[in-house]
Amino acid sequence: MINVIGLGYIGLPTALMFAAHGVEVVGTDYNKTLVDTLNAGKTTFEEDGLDGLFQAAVSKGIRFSHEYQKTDLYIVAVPTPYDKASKKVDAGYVAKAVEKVMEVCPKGATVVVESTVSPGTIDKHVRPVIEAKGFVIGEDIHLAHAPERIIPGNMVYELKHNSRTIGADSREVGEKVKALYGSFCEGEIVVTDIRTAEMTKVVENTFRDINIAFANELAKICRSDNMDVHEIIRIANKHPRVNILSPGPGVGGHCISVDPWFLVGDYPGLANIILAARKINDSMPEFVLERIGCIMKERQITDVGKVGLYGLTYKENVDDMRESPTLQMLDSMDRHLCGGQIKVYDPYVVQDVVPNQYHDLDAFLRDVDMVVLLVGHDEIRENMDRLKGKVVLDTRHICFLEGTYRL
Ligand code: SAJ
Repeated sequence: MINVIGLGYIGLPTALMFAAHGVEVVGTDYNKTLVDTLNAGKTTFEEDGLDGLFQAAVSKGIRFSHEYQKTDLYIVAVPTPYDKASKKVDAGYVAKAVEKVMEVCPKGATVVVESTVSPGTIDKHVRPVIEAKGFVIGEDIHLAHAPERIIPGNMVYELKHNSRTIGADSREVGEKVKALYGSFCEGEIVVTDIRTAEMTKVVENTFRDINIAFANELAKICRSDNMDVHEIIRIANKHPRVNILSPGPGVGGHCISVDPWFLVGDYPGLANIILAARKINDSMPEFVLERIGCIMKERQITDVGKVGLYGLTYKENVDDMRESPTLQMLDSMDRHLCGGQIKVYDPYVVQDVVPNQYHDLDAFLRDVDMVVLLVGHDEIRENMDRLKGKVVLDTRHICFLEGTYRL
């Protein structure tokens, strides 16, 4: 039996995947409401294929509890929030979860940390917790790091097909954990040491952040001289060794906008491109606000209440709003005391989270003259004709109506 600790965006699909492939699983979360929801037969967030996977896991006997279980393998997938001011990761949840595991686990148990952590966290914050309980790592308790790599929106597919990295103190432990993940993972599973696994995960997300920053910087350069950045990227990408990503309103989510800061924080003075990329991506919501201001002036829209922001989530077809560019824009507008009137709509956000939020596309479109497309949900892609007659600022390159404004 394995005990998966933390049933959020990563822990839940991972627990379900193990169970659906015949591993006996108990999923544990300290949030009782979440556990009750799962026990009532409902999933807790929107994700393609998640409901089907849930049914498969339930039929194989997965259980959910808010209590830690006595077993010989634990997977820790709890959040690693970071402090916005210091940019430092808070390993408190991981350390606490491991500490609680130590209270119930038998000698010989293996603890696998899946949560993304800043390189060095396991040495600094996890090993001491285990040792403080009197266990000898490598003898009484085995430790591994298996960072998740799945992309929201395609999690179920990627869980199965992506390659994975397992970091462990010894080859033997690494191979044992690899065999476990091999129960469902069809991608290559590479065994290495813990520090390398920690660093590799952060490097992957940093690579993507830098590449998005390049696209965003190009968008700014092209805007300053009236060139079409999308056409330039489209043509450049025909070169066999060029693959430029898409400019957009900024980088949201809890991963790509966070992980590069770990390297900037730990290696100040060395992580220069990484820092510059972060700053460029962080500047994009403000850049979109400036574009809105210019277009309102050009089209003589004087009332910000006639402007509508389409999309609150950090990217398309997910319900996750963490670090979303739209929320950053609204925050910035509030600070400039002009956020009160602007309208907002997102089909994935059913609860009220910001003022002037709509829950119906028709009503939203009726009340605005200008629409700013911030997220490319399928809903709007399939309803583009409905934007005819509106002033449209498209930050995602998804609207091809005549007269559409771009970043
Ligand atoms: N974005 C752009 N332009 C692009 C691509 C993305 O502006 O060309 C924006 C998105 O709109 C979004 C942000 O970047 O706001 C991040 O989205 P994403 O789809 O690139 O990535 P995430 O954050 O959803 O998931 C990433 C993935 N990492 C990599 O692709 C290297 C995923 O594999 C990781 O598992 C995940 O982070 C994680 O949990 O670390």
